[in-house]
Amino acid sequence: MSDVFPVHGMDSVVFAVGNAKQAAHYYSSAFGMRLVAYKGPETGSRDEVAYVLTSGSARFELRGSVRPGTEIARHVAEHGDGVIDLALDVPDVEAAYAHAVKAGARGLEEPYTAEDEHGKVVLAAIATYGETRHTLVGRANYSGHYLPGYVPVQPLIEPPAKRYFQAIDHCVGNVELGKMDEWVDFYKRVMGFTNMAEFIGDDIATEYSALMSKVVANGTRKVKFPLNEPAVSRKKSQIDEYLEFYGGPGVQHIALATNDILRTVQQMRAAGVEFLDTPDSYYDDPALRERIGQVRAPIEELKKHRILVDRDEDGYLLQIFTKPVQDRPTVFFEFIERHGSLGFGKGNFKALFEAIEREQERRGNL
Ligand code: TYF
Ligand code: FE
Repeated sequence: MSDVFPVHGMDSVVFAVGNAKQAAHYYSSAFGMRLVAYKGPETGSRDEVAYVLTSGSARFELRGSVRPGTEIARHVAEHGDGVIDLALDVPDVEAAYAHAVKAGARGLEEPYTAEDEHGKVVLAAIATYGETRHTLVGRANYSGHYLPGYVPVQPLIEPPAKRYFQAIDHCVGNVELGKMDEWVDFYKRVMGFTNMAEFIGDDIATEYSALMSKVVANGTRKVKFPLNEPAVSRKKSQIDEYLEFYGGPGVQHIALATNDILRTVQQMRAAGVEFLDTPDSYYDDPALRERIGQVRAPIEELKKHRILVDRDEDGYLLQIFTKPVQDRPTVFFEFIERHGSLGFGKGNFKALFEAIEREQERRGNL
């Protein structure tokens, strides 16, 4: 079967933030990212600033407003800092956009070309859950740093000798109760994505997770979009907490692929990033050792850093989650080191959701 919506991978994750200048410093100093491009009043962008940072193939754009009344300012006033765009790198923007709209996607920007001395980029945008969008980026004929209108800049601080992460692994959306399957269908219909095996169904939801989740991915599995909805449960769902504080559906977490999670976590903690805590009992449980077998670090090392580990038929993975990274209990990050496993840490769901609930409780939202 031919791919109706070919994608190369994620192009960038675009954040709307209250203070892009300071956010650029945080992602440089705490996430080890390299500032590579900028636009703002000095470069002819009168209303908005944008800082573009990279770490390997992962790219974040941080957008802020320099005056009242802009769309970014409105978005931040309503949602707080958050993700406005999961931009996709596609080989043919016109074809992708035409297919998406024909399949029922809401078009936000028809295909257009942006140009500078480095070549041409084709761009278009479609709407997804909440106020989130997917910009479609065709950069085959472009050699510049990011996009026309942005100027290359030097890093804010010298990036670490070894980067903390090298790629975007998956991007998770939170949608309203009863809407998960509609959004799963959206990605199937509009982008030709298919379900991945990993999901949280009714059984797990009622027991401890307070959420349901399904994962869709493109044909190459380079782009993976889990979708969560709240589940009715004893306690307030972490997804309801997100929806309340974000003011609607949106991106919940971005998972970043690392090949040295121990080092990454150690350095990020030293820079002041807070991670979810995992109790000693997780590591001291003999069933864990049985379940995971031999992994690349002693369990004592994983315990020291509060790193979670899971194994499935294809291999294993190490993962850890930050606490929310802005004032509102909304967006957070995951770091994931894969050794064969294509999963999402199903074996850790119980420990993870209990850790999230402890944080909800501390915030008074449980
Ligand atoms: O992306 C995932 O599916 C895993 C597990 O609220 C997960 O990272 C799922 C839901 C959630 C937090 C983590
Ligand atoms: Fe995840």
